[in-house]
Amino acid sequence: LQSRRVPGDKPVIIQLFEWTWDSVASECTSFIGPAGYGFVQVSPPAEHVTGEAWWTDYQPVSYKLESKRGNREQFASMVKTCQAAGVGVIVDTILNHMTGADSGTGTGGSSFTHYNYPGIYQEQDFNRDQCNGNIEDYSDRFQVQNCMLSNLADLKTGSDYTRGRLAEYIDDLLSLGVDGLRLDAAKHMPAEDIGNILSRTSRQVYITQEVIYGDNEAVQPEEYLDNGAVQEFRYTYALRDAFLGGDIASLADINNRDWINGADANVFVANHDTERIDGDLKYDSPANSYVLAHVFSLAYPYGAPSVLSSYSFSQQDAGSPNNGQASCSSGNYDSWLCQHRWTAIAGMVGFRNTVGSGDLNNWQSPQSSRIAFGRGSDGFVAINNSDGEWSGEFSTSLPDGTYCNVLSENCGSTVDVSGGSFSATISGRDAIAFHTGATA
Ligand code: LM2
Ligand code: CA
Repeated sequence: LQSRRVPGDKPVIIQLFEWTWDSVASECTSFIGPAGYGFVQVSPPAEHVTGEAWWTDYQPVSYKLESKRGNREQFASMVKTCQAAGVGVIVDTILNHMTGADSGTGTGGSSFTHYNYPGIYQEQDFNRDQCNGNIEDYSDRFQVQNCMLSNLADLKTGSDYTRGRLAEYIDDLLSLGVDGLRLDAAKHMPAEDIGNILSRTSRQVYITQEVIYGDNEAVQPEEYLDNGAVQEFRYTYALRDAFLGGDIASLADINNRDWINGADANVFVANHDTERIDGDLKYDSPANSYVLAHVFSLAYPYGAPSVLSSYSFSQQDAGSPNNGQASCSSGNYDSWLCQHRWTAIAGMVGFRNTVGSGDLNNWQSPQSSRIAFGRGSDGFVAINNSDGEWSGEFSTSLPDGTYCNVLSENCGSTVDVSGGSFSATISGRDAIAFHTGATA
């Protein structure tokens, strides 16, 4: 099922965390499409519990498309608008569970109690008969897949009815033109249950499964490959350790470890969960490490890269500003960070699209905090993760010419490549990147 794994020739995905459908649509047209991103991944669109926290969206109440992010019409129109701008829409999809909340009324007006979602699921559709408590031991496969994740009512994804109902929800999304699914909490469902659900849907689309790797855990990411791509969290951890620890030369063989194959992996510097974990890379990480990690991620040939676009927060649970109505136009940022527009990150999208599957070459690393490498004969990047300036002569397969540093604003800096080399000076904690699609 090749269609479930290949994100296409514009592989870069933006996770627009908590953006309303209207704001996603206008950003697709005004920036995301023109910048060359291939996809946006949007928040879960199904009716969910009410409240101020961002994580209400992860507690579905029904499959009505009525959430804090907008209604069905707005969702459908977003998909069309993004597609017209050349951008596919990947939907964060929750198949594992319903609410943790005991009772209430959802964002679409449906009332519910824990284990009873009228017209959709009742007691018999949950795993409570198997396990009536939370997951405590991740070395126990049975618990991981049948007990509750933080009190979230665990669906019996092994039953025919539940599988059919989940496939019906997916088919509804597909009928509106959706291009891919991010499967939330995939580790908490047997891989074959996901496979069965997807086999019932009308069309096969890009699938990226959240299977958070943990040492010595019973359920491993590799189990999910038959269903589509898998998010490789070992990559996120390795970038964190390298960029915050200084030794980025250790990343040389990151496409050749005992992990998910690059062609099957979806990778990121941060997602909405990791940016809330102390010590992980996030927008305010020290010494420009967050930006440099993105430069690496977008340059290096491993996995389909996602870029998180989120908002600054001082409190873990805080929902998005301005009711999710995001804006990146100047003077109207609120606390939206608009990382996908940062010069270095947006500049690297063109690099990624231009180098395509070009091989990794000309690796140069005079010290462990400095690396440079090329991609085929179309791109070259150098990353200086130390405080001191790096002046050097770089070997490259780029053809002779004058190239724009795509990490600088409006081609503000250039290099001259001649006879397979160029000289350059890179400031401390900075990088330079060139490709054949951006010449001076
Ligand atoms: C995910 N991947 O597997 C999401 O990436 C992650 O963000 C979700 O957790 C999780 N799975 C469930 O979909 C978030 C958030 C949790 C939050 C849940 C449900 O990180 O803190 O849990 O969404 O909204 C919250 C409370 C928790 C409570 C639970 C149930 O924080 O204390 O548990 O709701 O009421 C008693
Ligand atoms: Ca489960």
